[in-house]
Amino acid sequence: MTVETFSSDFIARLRHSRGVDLETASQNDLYSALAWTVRKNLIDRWLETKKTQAAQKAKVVAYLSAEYLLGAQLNNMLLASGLEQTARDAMASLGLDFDKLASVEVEPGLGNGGLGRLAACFVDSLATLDIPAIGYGIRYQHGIFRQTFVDGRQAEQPDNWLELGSPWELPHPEASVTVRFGGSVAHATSATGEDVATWTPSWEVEAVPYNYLVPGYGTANVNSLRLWSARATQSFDLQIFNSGDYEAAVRAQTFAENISQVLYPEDSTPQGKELRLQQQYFFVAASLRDMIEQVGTSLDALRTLPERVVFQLNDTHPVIAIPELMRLLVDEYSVAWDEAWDITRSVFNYTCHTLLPEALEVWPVELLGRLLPRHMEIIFRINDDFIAELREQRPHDELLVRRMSIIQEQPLRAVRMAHLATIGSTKVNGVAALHSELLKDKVLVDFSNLWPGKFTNVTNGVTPRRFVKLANPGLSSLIDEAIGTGWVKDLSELRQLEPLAEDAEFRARFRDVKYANKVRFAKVLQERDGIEVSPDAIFDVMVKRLHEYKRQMLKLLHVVSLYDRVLKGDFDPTTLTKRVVLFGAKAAPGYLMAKEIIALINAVGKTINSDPRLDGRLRIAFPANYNVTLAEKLIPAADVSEQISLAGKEASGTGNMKFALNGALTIGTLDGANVEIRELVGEDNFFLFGLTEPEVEQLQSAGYQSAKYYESNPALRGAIDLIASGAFSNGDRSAFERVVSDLLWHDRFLVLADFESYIEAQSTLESAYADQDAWSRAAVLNVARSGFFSSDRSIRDYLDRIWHAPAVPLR
Ligand code: AZC
Repeated sequence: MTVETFSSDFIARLRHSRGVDLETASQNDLYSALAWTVRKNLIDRWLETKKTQAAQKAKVVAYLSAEYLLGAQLNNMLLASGLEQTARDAMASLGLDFDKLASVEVEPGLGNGGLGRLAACFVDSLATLDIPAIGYGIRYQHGIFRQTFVDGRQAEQPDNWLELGSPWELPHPEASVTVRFGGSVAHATSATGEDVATWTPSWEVEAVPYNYLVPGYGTANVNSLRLWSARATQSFDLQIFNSGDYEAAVRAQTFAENISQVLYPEDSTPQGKELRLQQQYFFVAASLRDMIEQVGTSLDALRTLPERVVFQLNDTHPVIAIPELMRLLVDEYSVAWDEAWDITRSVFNYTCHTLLPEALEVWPVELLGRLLPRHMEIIFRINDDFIAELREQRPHDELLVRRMSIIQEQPLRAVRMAHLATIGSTKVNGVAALHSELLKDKVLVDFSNLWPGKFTNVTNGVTPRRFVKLANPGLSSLIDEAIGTGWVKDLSELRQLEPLAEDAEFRARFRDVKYANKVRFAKVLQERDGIEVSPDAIFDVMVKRLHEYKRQMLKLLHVVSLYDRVLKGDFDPTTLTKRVVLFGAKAAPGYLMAKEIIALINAVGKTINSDPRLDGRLRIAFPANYNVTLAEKLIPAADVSEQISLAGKEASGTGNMKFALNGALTIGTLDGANVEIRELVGEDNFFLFGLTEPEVEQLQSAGYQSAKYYESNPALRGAIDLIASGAFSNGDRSAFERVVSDLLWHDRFLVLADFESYIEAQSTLESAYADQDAWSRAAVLNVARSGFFSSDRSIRDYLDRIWHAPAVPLR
């Protein structure tokens, strides 16, 4: 496509789809027309992909995920279509500023954090590897809330990403699927003596599919992401309308459409939980129906399901798919129970993303039974069969039965979704080597004893397209020049950079790229948030959801203790290494402690940033509303990556991988994928600190008392006392009382126990930073040795260990 054809397409779009011309177009008109012009160039490939995959009856990977944290689309679509320069030139030829137009896009924030971003990386890699795959999820009207700070405290604003429409989606209301809820179940016995269940639901909604293109990189393949939006069914409305009760009709509509209104925030309050279960069933029921219709609903076709599709359950959110498939097979297509169970168990696999017991979903039997009565029965039967089998294999162990049952009895009768997932899946995987071990040996130990072959590991990865190629153009060109461009599709090629770590000139150029990225980010921060940072400082970055186990508090105590020592005249502030500590973190709206910590970070920032004694050598920058768009600018600019969770708590982490790939050095614990990062980049190029997972266990079972650390470590005591003194709250000693007392009396994540070791690692890090050339060497080695963390590699591991779905390249 030439610049001229691009321009004329663009103008045509503007006129024919937006009804405006260049003179009258708004920024949104221009952006939409630009997006459409780009999209047009991918549509033929997309249609061709669908045709080829269908013709070959290829096995499809169906990724079921309640979240996709996609990030901006335009840049990625341009990369995939190879049109970036053309689009830029075309806009310039029309007197338009491409970057300004691109910035109109509001990213679809349809995820909370790591899990949702992982799903987005995975669909990218699946497309790039030519795997027939479809991502299924929910088209939330409002994605993750927009975070603002009011007096330093988090305030949540609705995310209106669809306010101006989205040019990337293709809705197909005519292909809607009806999803039913509630009601009751009747049973009869068939002529052959089989139980026949008839579910009479009490209400229903339409699931309207919206398709999104997922283009592969360096291939013609374009896969789909299908997100479902809820719409009230017409018949439902009409009845009420006809009875003359318009208000009730509107209420009914609102009720139904609420299902896809908002992304459920993690760790929230119980209210709204019912809505969350509705969401889960809603998208899963629509997706299964969609997939099964593609395979065919005759008995013969259904029997081929295991060869035609594999469903990956992204955490427990979609696990209701297991009883739903059983219901479809048994109740709707009259497959015998045992055969249906064999089919079901062979098409599902489950990925667990957590180690926190409180994060494992359970649904009260009362709620699930009310919302999905037939599913509740099916779950009971699956459980009965499972327990019978268990009693045969492990006689006289009723405690084991109670531990493994899908139904928990105390404190409330509830369905353990992780158990249902494990029982109903072929494979269960964790997301980093350590995590998978702990999953096997702790969280699901009874199951791994029973079925050792069921458990496997697939270490997470991130897409090199978005997080290196697009986010870090400076580094990308440097790499291209050094080793060619193959790395974007085969990230293991980064290894070839290793010898260049010994090349002083390369190191200098690498340093220049980092510096330029810091300048670029400083500018973004200035424009976006009015925050000023100096690119000459260390950019010490901790960005991730705010969670106590991730230990933003530990980072903050480090800062406060430095400040405290300056105040006490312990050292001359002019000898401080110039440092900007960058935080980015959203707290779940109902997670009060997390919100307190945010307020404290901002309060400390306010005080130290304006204290002339520090002479600007130590600053905190906490831009609000950290999201994928900001990450793409921030990660390439980072010097230090903070991965400081308590060992045994972070399943994997994926930010840690993005930073290493962009040449930041990690300071971290032996947790999640940090373990593998350190092994690969080399212990000399990683700042390790903290207790190991077994040490954590030991300390906790010996009766951990954080106050002892407070008493025995003056630097720590100084920092905590300074917070308690009201130094960051205008003398108000009560302001951060909860945070302080939690640290002293309920330090669940051993912040105080790891403090000393962390401070030591920080001072090692500062000395290392002082030798810029040696630092650059380590940074280059981080990049060269992190190729393993490509999501392409993760997907290959899923294919080898779990999915066994061959690639279907387009001609
Ligand atoms: C996260 C894990 O906390 C993180 O360690 C991991 O890297 C990521 O999944 C991807 O596997 N879990 C979540 O984000 N969980 C939810 C519910 O959002």
